[in-house]
Amino acid sequence: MSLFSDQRNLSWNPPDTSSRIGITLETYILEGMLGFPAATGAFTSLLNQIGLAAKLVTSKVRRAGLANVLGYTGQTNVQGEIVQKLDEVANETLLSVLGRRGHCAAVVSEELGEMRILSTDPRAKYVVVVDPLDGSSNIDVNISIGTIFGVLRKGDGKLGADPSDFLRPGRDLVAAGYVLYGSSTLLVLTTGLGGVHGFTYDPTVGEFFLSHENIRIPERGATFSINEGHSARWPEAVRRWNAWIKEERKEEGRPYGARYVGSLVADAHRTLLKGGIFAYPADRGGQGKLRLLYEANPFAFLFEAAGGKASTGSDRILDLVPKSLHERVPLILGSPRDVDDFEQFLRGER
Ligand code: AHM
Ligand code: MG
Repeated sequence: MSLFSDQRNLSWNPPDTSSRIGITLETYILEGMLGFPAATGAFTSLLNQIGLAAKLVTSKVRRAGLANVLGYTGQTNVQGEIVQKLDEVANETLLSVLGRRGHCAAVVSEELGEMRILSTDPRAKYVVVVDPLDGSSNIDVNISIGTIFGVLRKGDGKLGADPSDFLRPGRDLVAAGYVLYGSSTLLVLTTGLGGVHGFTYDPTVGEFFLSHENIRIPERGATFSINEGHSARWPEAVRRWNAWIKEERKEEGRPYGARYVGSLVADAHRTLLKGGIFAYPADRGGQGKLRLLYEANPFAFLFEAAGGKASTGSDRILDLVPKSLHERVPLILGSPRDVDDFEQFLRGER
């Protein structure tokens, strides 16, 4: 049983389900329906600011082809990757909105080499990790992209944040979520204790409305999601798992179907709703590609809160203690039985 299922049973009462029409993200947060045990004004305000940033970014993404924000800035980011204009626009939007109400002390972003201080007010109790626009290779070709975020509580008794506020295991997150800019814009959010909930953006009203209440991942799925173009770089055990999942064994539900968008938010979202497995294994001298703080940890927190698992293949993602702000890890997300299978291959048991 996961950490969250224990706690949820003890401390969270399901929301009143008598009427679900017209419940906005703001209402859901303000009425405490996310199940945060001590929902403070600061916390709800911070989550609402994230919702506002998501609206602003979605309006930029939706008009990207018209507003001269496609293409490259000519810069490279701290990861050595080419920065797209829309990456930069999303990053600036998030920093500016999170800086407004003084609840967010600092941000670590994929687009910034260093932590950015937003407030030194002692009342700024939280810090935020964010990948402002994930799936960069899909921006220019009109394929789904997303924003990933996580919220941590800042250490008490000091003015301003420092990197130690971020170098904590993912199980310390107090909220995590993502925004998927897909056929519609969807914001999925969890505080861990109260389950995982999705809100679809209605652009005609300008609000996110509750559309996916209490998402639970199936115990096992029927698709796998991995970049098979990298198979020559994988550990041998991953290659054996990959061959196994494609074997023709109808009675065991194999072969699984292959689905890979190349945007983590899109691939993880499909996996969360339909079950199955997403894997970005170690393929660079033991490292993966995805970043622990703002890609792996938020999704690990979401998947566990929805009854799924998140692993490096050998260790629980949420237990990893980060050594640096932009550290990369292998990331395996999915239905509990599917992640178990993967781990068994990695341990050499199959
Ligand atoms: P990005 O943060 O630069 O966009 O890179 C992260 C993306 C993820 O969205 C996706 O899962 C992965 O990179 C795809 O990588 P690859 O092209 O190697 O399959
Ligand atoms: Mg990214």
